[in-house]
Amino acid sequence: MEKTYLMVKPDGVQRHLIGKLVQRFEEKGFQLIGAKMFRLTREQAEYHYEEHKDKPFFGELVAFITSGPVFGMVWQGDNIVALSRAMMGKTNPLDAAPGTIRGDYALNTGNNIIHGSDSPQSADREISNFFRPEELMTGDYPVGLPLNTVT
Ligand code: IDP
Repeated sequence: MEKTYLMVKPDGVQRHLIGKLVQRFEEKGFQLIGAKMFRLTREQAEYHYEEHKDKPFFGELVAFITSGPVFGMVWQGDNIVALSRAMMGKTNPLDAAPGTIRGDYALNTGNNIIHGSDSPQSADREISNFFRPEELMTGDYPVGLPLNTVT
């Protein structure tokens, strides 16, 4: 099953959006297999955003993502990387369609509420940066089924 790393960034936590964002992914039908609130270390942040290390906004980005607690989550589901990115909307909220998370909640690129892995390979790399294997549920557990369904 495909996995992804989704993270409510410090602005989303500060704006009390954790519940609403979790709800969107739960209602879509994805399966939550790990979650925690934590603050990124500088090392974790620099590794997470390594592909941007030569960009002019890198310092600002690392400062922002380490500025307060985040809510990191590991989710799984068919095509979850592409589907969750579609639900998040474009990086720049000006380009993000209404109905997407960034389209609905974000005002600028620096403060765009949520992170989601851009490929299954990035997801593996990001998950291992933030979670130990024992922090994640393994195997499938019933999801989206009536509570009395026997599986
Ligand atoms: P993504 O988060 O949609 O995958 P990326 O291009 O990977 O977008 O950029 C990572 C993060 O870096 C963005 O979510 C945003 O917070 C930040 N970022 C990207 N471009 C800029 C910029 O031009 N100015 C400030 N921050 C930026």
